[in-house]
Amino acid sequence: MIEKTFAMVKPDGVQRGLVGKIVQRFEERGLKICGMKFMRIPKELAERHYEEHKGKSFYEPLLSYITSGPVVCMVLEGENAVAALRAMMGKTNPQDALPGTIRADFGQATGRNIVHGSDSSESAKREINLFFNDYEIQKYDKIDESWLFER
Ligand code: D4T
Repeated sequence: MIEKTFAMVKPDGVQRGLVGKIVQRFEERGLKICGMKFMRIPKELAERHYEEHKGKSFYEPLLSYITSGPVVCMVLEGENAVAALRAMMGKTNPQDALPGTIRADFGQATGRNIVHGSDSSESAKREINLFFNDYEIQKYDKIDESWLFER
């Protein structure tokens, strides 16, 4: 099933100069970039994004971290894109992430885990709507599609 998901290079990824490498991985996998923007997340948006974690011990540090500097937000599309992105990212704690995943290859701590990706199709829809307007999401044909998929 072709679907969209929401991805983010978090402030540590931006500060550590990893944006290009991370985006390269998505492009090389064949995930289509439908939206992309560089922004500083306002506190209210961070609260809505992470509302499921409200009240947990890591909630306040998480808000400080995610609003601490600019991030790169993306809408990516592909075959089972939600699961594909989660697999590419690896486990939340980079110590548990498998080698070859973004979090294992570039990170060491849960609270500095470099990337975000939606954890379900429902979250993807919610997060895409939170971060992107319709006019920021592009519909276009990409020349590699006939070589990526059997149609
Ligand atoms: P995100 O949402 O950032 O892509 O991460 P995950 O989907 O992999 O993990 P999550 O929702 O369980 O956690 C959200 C965010 O909180 C930080 N965190 C999490 C933390 O600092 N300490 C913790 O104990 C946990 C569970 C890391 C990711």
